[in-house]
Amino acid sequence: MALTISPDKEDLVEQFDHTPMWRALGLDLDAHSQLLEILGTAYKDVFLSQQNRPKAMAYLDFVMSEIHGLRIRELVAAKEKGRKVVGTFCLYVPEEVLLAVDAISVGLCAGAELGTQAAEQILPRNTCALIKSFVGFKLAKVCPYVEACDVVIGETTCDGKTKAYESFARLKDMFVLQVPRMKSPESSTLWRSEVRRLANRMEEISGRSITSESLLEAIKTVNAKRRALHRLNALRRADPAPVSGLDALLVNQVQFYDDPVRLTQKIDELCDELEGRVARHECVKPSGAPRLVVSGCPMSAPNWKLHNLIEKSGGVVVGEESCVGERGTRNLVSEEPGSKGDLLDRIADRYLKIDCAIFTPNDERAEHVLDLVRDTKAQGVVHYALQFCTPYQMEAFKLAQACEKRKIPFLRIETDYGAEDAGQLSTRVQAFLEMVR
Ligand code: BJ8
Repeated sequence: MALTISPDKEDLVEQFDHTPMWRALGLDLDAHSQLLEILGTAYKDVFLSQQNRPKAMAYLDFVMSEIHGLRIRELVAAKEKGRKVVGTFCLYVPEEVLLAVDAISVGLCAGAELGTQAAEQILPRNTCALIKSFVGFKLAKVCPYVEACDVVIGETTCDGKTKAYESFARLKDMFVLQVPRMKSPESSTLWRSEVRRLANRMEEISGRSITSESLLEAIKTVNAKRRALHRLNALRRADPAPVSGLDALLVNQVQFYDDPVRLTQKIDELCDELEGRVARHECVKPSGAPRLVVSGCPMSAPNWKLHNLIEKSGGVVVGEESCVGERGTRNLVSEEPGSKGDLLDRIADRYLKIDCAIFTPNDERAEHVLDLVRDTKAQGVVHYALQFCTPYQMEAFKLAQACEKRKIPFLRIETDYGAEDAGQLSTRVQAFLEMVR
């Protein structure tokens, strides 16, 4: 049966019982159904309780309702036709190279606590929640994405991920890219050769050759998705904000799971609607709601904790300086024709500009945060670091100083995926909102 995801979910849900597929993928059905129940309840509380959402968010609601269902069915159907599914954990893995062999790229970072206990059997307790979560999801057999993957690409970014991949490689076929930690000419040479090593590996895995044409096509596809996200992020800059930070975060999260061409079209439809809202000064929050930028660690679905606290307390998040946000979409790869080698170098150069906190020095990140505050007319910055994430916790001090110099209120938060600190965080967020008001 041909599969298309459409928001007419009532029909489609009746057509498919996903249980046999989940069983065939090797999921623990009891643990998985617990996860789906937690996700469903959280989604209703966090997203569906919002007022005056854009109509185009119906597509995102549908994708989330079928994130372990129809989307996985699409992956399985693609695999049956010979396409490869490739899992990634980091922005440093160039999606263009995966698309150039017609592979499907899926993000595997997880944003929920399930499986943490199992993860702590093979990882130190003082490992960040993001790492424990993806290892835990694998050990608890609750993630159909990782089970559908033919190969998983890791990268030597922070120490936690770099070492966790040694354990993960015992559970899943892995290929690890060497990401440098400095941006020197030598690093650039190393990184270009790593991107070529990835290209070679993808050719081997897929049995397809990468050509300049397939690379150029992939560059255009990924650029189009990033342009659509730029458009969304630009529309959020309007005052009053036409869309909640939660909904915008969701779009940024879904880009790691959904088909890039389909999602680009849906983001553009959302943006068309938001343009109308901006013209009518239609807002999602009472006019005058404090506008905040969130900066720091990536927030993988279903990690909606901080945005939810801010927005339920009356603020609005107008931008994310994050890998699930502006850091992830900044800079496009030139679409000028070129040889395969030229195109791979261009891709490598674009990715080496990412201002992840694992780099030293990484002064451009503070500049990007200040630019984002200016462009979004934000009244404050909330710095978000996961507990035990040394790179982002360290950089929080530098960013606080940079904001202080410009008299931008700054709140530093360290948390994990649990709900235990929600009350305490909520008090701090409310006090911060009062201060910036
Ligand atoms: S490019 S931010 S996706 S490395 S939170 S695992 S840094 S201890 S996720 Fe990241 Fe790539 Fe950088 Fe982006 Fe380590 Fe910190 Fe955990 Fe983190």
